Amino acid sequence: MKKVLAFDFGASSGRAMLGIYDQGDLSLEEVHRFKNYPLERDGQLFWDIDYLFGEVKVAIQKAQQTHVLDSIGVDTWGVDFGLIGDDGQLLQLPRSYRDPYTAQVLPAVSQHLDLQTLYQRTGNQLMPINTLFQLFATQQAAPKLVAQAQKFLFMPDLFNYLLTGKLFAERSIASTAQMIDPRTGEWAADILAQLAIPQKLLPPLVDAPHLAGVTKPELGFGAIKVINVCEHDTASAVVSVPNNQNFLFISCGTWSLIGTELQAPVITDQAYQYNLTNETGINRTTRFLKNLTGLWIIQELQRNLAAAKRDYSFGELAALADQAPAFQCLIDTDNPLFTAPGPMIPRIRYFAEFTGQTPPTTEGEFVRCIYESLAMKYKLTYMEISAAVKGEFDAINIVGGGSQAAILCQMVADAANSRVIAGPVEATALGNIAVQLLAQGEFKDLKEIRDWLKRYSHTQYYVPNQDCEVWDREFSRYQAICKTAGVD
Ligand code: LRH
Repeated sequence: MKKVLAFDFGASSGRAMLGIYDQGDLSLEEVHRFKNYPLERDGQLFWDIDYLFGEVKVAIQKAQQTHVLDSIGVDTWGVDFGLIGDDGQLLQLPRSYRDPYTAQVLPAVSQHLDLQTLYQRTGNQLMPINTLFQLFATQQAAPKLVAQAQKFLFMPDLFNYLLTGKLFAERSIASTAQMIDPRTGEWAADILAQLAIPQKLLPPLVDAPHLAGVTKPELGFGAIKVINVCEHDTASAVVSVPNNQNFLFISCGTWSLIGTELQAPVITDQAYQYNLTNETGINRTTRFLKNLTGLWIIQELQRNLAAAKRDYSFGELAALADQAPAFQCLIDTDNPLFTAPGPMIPRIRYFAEFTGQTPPTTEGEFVRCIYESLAMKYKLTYMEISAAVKGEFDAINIVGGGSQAAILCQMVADAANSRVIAGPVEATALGNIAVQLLAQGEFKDLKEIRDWLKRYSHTQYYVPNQDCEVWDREFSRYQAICKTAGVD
């Protein structure tokens, strides 16, 4: 029997899941859950590491009250990082990617290097939030801060460092940075040199599963093994796609990551035009995908409504959307208008009016507008990925929180005219746990993990049941709307 603790940090909440694995049976228990929201200081957004690490300690204590832990693994969202000074201390709180401080960074970087060349070197979708751009913007605004740093650490590696004192960069999380050559899996040192980012900041790269170290004695937990799992949450989620065939995955949470798993990166002009990204997965596979806005707009809407004393669960919001008329209003969910935290209703209204549509009025209409627009974006991306890899997929696997939204899963099946397999909901935590178990010899390889997940995880099947022509017709309208709005 093995008992492992998986920390999964999202940009709005974090939790610790205890997995007790015994010969093919897994019991999964959420031992601790806590909020995570960027901290605003002087108009800048940061992650509150002291608070978050406090919650990590609480979770370990809670788990240890009744269990002896075999190991711990941490995964988080991508791109953000902390800077460590010569004395081993964090120099300042890690900045949040939701802080628009890199909004104008791409033109600035393009003064130093050509952006298409950057894509060719790193294979990463050009997003201003990527670590490389954040580091560049930090260097421009606060050169002394960067000069004081001995290392930078991605968020999950920072938690591992606080737990063990060891500094590493696990490859899946590092592959979100726009700083890795995906052909070799090593740091793209030339790119860093061109942006005058000091090489000494780069920690050694490791592949999951890897033993980062053991918990420091002063933490008082004894020596628990800390494993570098696939530390990028999406990479952990992809580990637990319960399919050994040719799948397209949608890891649907605050973000939607839509893509496929390949043996080698695809870095072509077409992939660049579509802004598709090559990130690293388990066994150095390529996660060829696109980062899209996911449930974020609905999460913010729910928060906005709650602040106005109109509390709804996601299930209640989905039920309202179900009642609302179809295809009234469509938005581009990736329009920068929707990126920053804040009120979503006026932004959707603004977008609708700007693109000549009648804005939604009821709560159900707003939610339906978001779900339909997400399904449209998935359809578009499905087409782009199929074209870029010159292939079709047997099924779409939706994993993560969004796989619970039956309304969305059905829309995806209809929009893409494809079979949808929804679940597991707990994909990220399961991927984190499975890689810890791999490290401990409980699984032989990835195939064995996925075969086990096919038996273990609860999945729902959806088949297209609407006239796909309606979705196709509306898709043309959707594309015209996005064009008017100026993105895609
Ligand atoms: C999703 C995610 C995504 C991006 C973003 C910043 O949680 O990891 O893949 O990297 O966060």
